Amino acid sequence: MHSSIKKIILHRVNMTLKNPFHTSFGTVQSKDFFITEVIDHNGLSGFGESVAFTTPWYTEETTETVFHVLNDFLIPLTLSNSFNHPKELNSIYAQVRGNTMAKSAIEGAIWDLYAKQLELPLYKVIGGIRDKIDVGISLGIEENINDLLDKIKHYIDQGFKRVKIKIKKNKDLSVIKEVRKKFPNLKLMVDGNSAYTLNDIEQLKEFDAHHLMMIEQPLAQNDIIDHANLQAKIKTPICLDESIYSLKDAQTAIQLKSCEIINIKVGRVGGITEAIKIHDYCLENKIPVWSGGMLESGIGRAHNIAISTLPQFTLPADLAASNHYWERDLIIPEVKVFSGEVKLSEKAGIGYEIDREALEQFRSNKYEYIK
Ligand code: OSB
Ligand code: MG
Repeated sequence: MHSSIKKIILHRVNMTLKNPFHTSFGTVQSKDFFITEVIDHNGLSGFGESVAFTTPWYTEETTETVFHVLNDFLIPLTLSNSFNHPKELNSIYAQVRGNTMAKSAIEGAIWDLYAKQLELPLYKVIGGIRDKIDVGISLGIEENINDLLDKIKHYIDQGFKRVKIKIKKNKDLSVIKEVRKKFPNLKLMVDGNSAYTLNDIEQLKEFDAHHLMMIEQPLAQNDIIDHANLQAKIKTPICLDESIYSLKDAQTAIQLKSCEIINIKVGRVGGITEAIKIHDYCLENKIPVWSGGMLESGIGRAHNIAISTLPQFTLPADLAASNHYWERDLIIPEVKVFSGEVKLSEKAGIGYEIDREALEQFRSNKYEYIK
């Protein structure tokens, strides 16, 4: 790094989604999370975001565990070690087991700062090869099928490149059939968020008749073996999301044939460096990848946009415009989608200014750490 880190700020933020998002593990309506800010000697700031929710239903981490791990371990490690490149953080943070969401929150801010010091857009610093990315929409479970069909039509009309629908037991095959009846050629995929077990195999086999692009995370988050058993028996490609925290997990899953596609969320895998490693391994092994989302603010979203420019991100990201999620976002300008594409910003770092006024408006607490 050109200049070392002088100060770190954790901004605890509360934001309410425009619409509640229903998944098999529960409903997300408001988000209580951390924005990380790292400041160098010249007063330049880099920003990151923690994607953890307040409950451990998706994976183990929560807003509170992220605070504990950042406050007690990762921030002290960051301030007491010197490093020349954000890639070195992976080994500095290795003495903290797991806690990949906490790691990603601070690592991402340092990558942003590093790119700003170089006066280059982050996507170019990490080796991105495209200046616009394809996006698809992720739609939550709807009580009423007509509401879902109306939403799908709305997003197809806006040009989104594919539609993902959340499913759960008894809200799956019948829903897929209705969607297919109305949209026979739609690029469609489903996300189970671990709602199934191998006992549901007969039901899951029936999905094969509906040419889905993939089924995301049907089985438990900690079960790579059962996914391999399931993939051997169904034609629909399995995409792993919650099961993949690291390069090691990706290697295990691919070698055991537990999936044919991987959803890489920077916020879930410990940061940009690990996301690049998973990407490179998937490229070598011809496994297509795409960027998932965690209903992030614009700051986390900007990191997801940057990673999506790497060559093997060949499938549309789960990523919509700022105004799909929020009345007011934390960045200027907001993320915009035109014809199912997001254009990369050529500004330094994540490419968006932080809306300081919005950050203050939504902030519930602030913690400062000085070297
Ligand atoms: O499984 O991909 C998921 C949202 C919250 C938790 C888990 C998931 C999701 C999404 C939303 O699918 C993607 C988005 O940010 O639009
Ligand atoms: Mg998912």
